Order: sequence, then C-alpha cells, then structure tokens
Amino acid sequence: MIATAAPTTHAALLDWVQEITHLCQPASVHWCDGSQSEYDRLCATLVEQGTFRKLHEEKHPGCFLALSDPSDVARVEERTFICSKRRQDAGRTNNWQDPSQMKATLRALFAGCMAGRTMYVIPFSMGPLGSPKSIIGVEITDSAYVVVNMRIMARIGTPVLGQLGTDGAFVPCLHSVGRPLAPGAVDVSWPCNPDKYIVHFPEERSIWSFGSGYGGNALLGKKCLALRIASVMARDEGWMAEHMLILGLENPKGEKLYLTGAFPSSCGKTNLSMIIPPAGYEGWKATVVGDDIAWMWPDAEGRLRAINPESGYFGVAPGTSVQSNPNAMAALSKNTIFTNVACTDNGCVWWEGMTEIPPPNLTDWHGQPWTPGQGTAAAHPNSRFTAPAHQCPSIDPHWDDPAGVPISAIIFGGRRPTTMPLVYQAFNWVHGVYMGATMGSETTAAAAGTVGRVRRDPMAMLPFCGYNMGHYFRHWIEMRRLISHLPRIFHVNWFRKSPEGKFLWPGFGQNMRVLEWVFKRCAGSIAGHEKQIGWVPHFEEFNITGMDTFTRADFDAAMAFNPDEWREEIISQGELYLNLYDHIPKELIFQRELLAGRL
Ligand code: O2Y
Ligand code: MN
Repeated sequence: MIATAAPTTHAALLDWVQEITHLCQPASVHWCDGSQSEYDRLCATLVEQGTFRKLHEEKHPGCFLALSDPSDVARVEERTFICSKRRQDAGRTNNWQDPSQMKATLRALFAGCMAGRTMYVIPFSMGPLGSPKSIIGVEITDSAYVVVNMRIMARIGTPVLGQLGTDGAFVPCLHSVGRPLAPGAVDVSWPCNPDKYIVHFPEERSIWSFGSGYGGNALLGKKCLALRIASVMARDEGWMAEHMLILGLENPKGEKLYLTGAFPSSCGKTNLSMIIPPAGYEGWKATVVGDDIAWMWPDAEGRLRAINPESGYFGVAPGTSVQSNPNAMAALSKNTIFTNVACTDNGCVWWEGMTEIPPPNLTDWHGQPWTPGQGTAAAHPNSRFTAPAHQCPSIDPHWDDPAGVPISAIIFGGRRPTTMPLVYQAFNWVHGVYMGATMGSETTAAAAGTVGRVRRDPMAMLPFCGYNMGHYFRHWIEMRRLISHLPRIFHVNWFRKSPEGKFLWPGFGQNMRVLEWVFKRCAGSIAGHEKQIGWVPHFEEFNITGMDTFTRADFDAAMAFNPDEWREEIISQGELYLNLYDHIPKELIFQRELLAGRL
C-alpha cells in the first residue's frame, strides 16, 4: 500500500484514518492539501479515466462534464437513515435502524470496498475558516470526483488541518462508491453500487455513506453534515441549522438588511437568492450570501446572525438561463463541474430551458446522440453545476465573513396554486413557526392521483432534519428565548393561479416587489393591514410602478383571502399533525385553533 506522509499529528484523526485504511483496504492513501495543482492533477486523472470530459476552453474555461451511471442521479431518501440510539429520537419522518445493527451492516459492506483504489482524506471546514461557528469534518472517500467537487463546495486541505490543530473536534465522514477493483480489472467511468446507504449517527456525530457517487449522497459536507448532523448539534447548543438561502437587500438610501428563506424543491430558491432588481428598482441592490443552507445563532446583542457553511453552488441546471438567472449563468461560466447535462460535439453544455431552441445535435446525459424532438430530455432533470460561490456577480461582500450577517426576516414559501396569498406576515414568532411547520407544495403527480394535495415540508427540512420533527418544532419555539431582536417571519407564494390556470404573479425579478414590502415591514416604515391569517400589504403600500399590465384587480386576486380554501387548509394540516401527534408542541396546536377561531 502506498501512502503519502500524514500532514498532521492529530492523534484521533490518525487513528481513525488507520482504522478505515485497515477496514477498506485501499491501494493507496492520499491526504488532500486542497491546492490548485492537486485539483488540476485530479481533474486530468478523471479525464484520463473517462469520468470527465474537458469542455470547450474558450466557451467554458476550466470546466468539465461528468455523466453518472443512470442508476445514480439523485439523493436517495429511502436509503437515508438517522441511527439514533432511540427510535423516537429520529421520529416518524426519518428512516431509522438500531445504530449497532447498522454499524455491523456497514462494516461488512465497507470491508475491502476500496481495493484497487486510492483512498483520499479530505479535511474540510463548513463555514469560513476560523469562524467560531464553523464545523470541521474529515471525509474519507475513494472518489476523485468527490474530492474535486468538495474543493468547490467547502474549504478543504492544509489550512483546515492547521485549524484543527493536534486535538480539535471533527466530524468523521466515511464515503465509498462501493465498487472494489480486482487486480488488472478495468474501471467504469462512474463506479457505484446498487446497494446504497446514507447513514447518520447523531449521538456519535458521524456519517457513513456507501454505494453512490452523486451529490448529496457523496459530498458529505452538504446535506449530511451541514443539515442532518448540524441540526442535532444546533438543538443541543442553542443555534439553528436551516435549509435556507441568505439574501442581502440594500435600498437606495444605503440601508441594508439580510433575510433567509426556506422553500421546498422546485420553488426557485437559487433564483431568489441571486435575484436582480428589475427596472424601476434603480439604486436597490440584492446580494447573495448563500443559496441553500444557513447556520444561525444569537449574537452577544441578542440578534440572530447567519453564515453560509458552503463555498459553492450545487445548482440544478435545467431551467437555468440568462433570462431566469443571469447571475447563476455568470457563476457557472468558468471553473465549474457539470454533471449529467448534455453537450455539443465541440464541448459546449446545454440543458432544457437554457435556450428556447436546442442545438441541432447533442450528446445527451446517457452519452448517446440526441436530436431535438426525439421525445427524451437531453439533460437529466436533476443535472447539476458545481460552481464557486465567489464567481457569482451578486456575491455579498460579507458572504465569507466569519462573524456572519444579521438576519432581520425569515421567509417561508411553497408552490400553492390556491389559498396562499402572494405575501403575508406572521403576527409573532410562534405564529411564524406555525407557518413554517405547515408550509409545503401542492403535488403535481397526476399519475399518482395526488393532484391538489399539499405535501407538507416543514421549514423545507423534511429530508434534512437529523432528529424528531416534533422536537425540531420545539427547538424553533424555544429559540425565541435566546433572541432579543426576533426576525419578522413571512410566507410568500409566487405560484398562485386563477381558476383558468394562469399564474397570478409574474415571479422572477418581480419578486423584488414583495421583498421591498418585507424590507419596509422590517424597517418599520410601512403600516400593513391586519387580516385573519396575518399582516398583509395594502394595495397603496405595494409597489407596482412600472408593471404595465398588472392592475389593482390582479393584486387583489394574488392576495385574495378565500375562507373556504382556508377551511380546507386547516383540515389538511391535520394530516401533518396526526403524523407527528405524540411530539407536536402544544403551542402549534394552539396556533391552529387560534387560526380556526379567527376564520
Ligand atoms: O440530488 C442531489 O444530490 C442534490 S439535492 C440538492 C442539491 C443542492 C441544493 N439542494 C438540494 C436539495 O435537495 O435540497
Ligand atoms: Mn437544498
């Protein structure tokens, strides 16, 4: 076995690396220093092995394309486990197995699983290096693809080991694609295993992931550490690990505030985090701190502060275009890794929604020739770009600040064709927690016969909360005791439709108008209007200047309060309450009754 000298004297880390080397039996061990030259060498190796294709150097400088195995294209929620000692600590919304049984299963799977491969040791920091709020992890993986993606998504390598010192705490994250190479065997371009396990041990604060090389299953700093494990740490330590974007807003007077936002998937979260103020908003600035995850804690003045623990975007490609998100297009214009998008002969990427008319001939995400109109998608619907955060033109000057940014507002949202108005504000913190706990999107899967049902996704954390969802609500409620300047809480809905099925709100850049109202409510410069469901804007205080075809009647339709729909809403929330019945905080039961009373 070949091993580079360990660049640390951290005894616990050295012991763990030795134990895993013994278990997984790799051909060699490489400690990642995180340098550009190491990244370049690994990318060149990935090209040689057929995992990467180098893209057009002028059109996509420093960019590569990987096509995954067709069976390994997304997070695998049904194979994701929270192995707390007690089943009820994981709760009904998580898969659970007894930790010692799961460890036995995993040890058998990991035994010899890295044969013939290099085992990479990646020290990484979630959060700016040196921030008291950052958490250090060490990922051991047999995938060079994971190393190069981790270098974009997190701070990795020698500086992290410096931060860790000789006895600092770290979260051990073990990953294998689960495909040992016999001597002389030829590797495939995307090794993986049909048997997948994404396992979290919350008490031990460790992660074991087997069988997948894709995204959230394999880049263990992201969903596994920064949400599932961090949510448990946050509960125990009095802070919050949330599935939220972080956005800065500055008005023409130079007054600035920051907000966070939680949205279920397919609600345009990345687009909102990179919003560009539309015509009429000259002098306003919108800046992105983060597009996916926020860690928030009360500072010494009792204000909630937030950092983005990541340093890159792992964004969905389809639907991203210069029209929908010019900032994302600029961010991914260089030094980006694309996974499962389509490609032209000369090495230019394409995906559905990038341009109205597709190029005439493409290679699709299966690596097969593709022509427009053949009836299949050229790019996989979950195809991704991994792009450095600092390449986004609207990156906030404080995005990397170890002290984080102060949060004035929290926005929840969902895809709701009916019921939910364009925007409303909670009466108070507990009412806001209730809004977040009951948020969700209406299902669109006609085949499953579920159209029109709301799939509840509390705080967009359903797949990411590392403990019992009822206890998570309790933690949200308790946080109010630790924060003296509580952020205002809002709910938005960009997706309300008319009875004829037309969207009532144009969305995209026009969402800035809603953000302006949120801004003014936080600044206390606008009165609002108290309704049964919360505070809503008066037409007069909502800025529609420059929206040529949007009238007062359109505003009224987008904001309409329909008592019958709300009655349905309260009844359908009962399903969530029943599911969590034994752990739901009484304050939330009370909120539902209060709402029923107000209706
Ligand atoms: O399918 C995956 O592995 C990625 S899922 C993802 C990626 C970036 C940001 N958010 C998500 C998500 O599922 O919320
Ligand atoms: Mn996400």
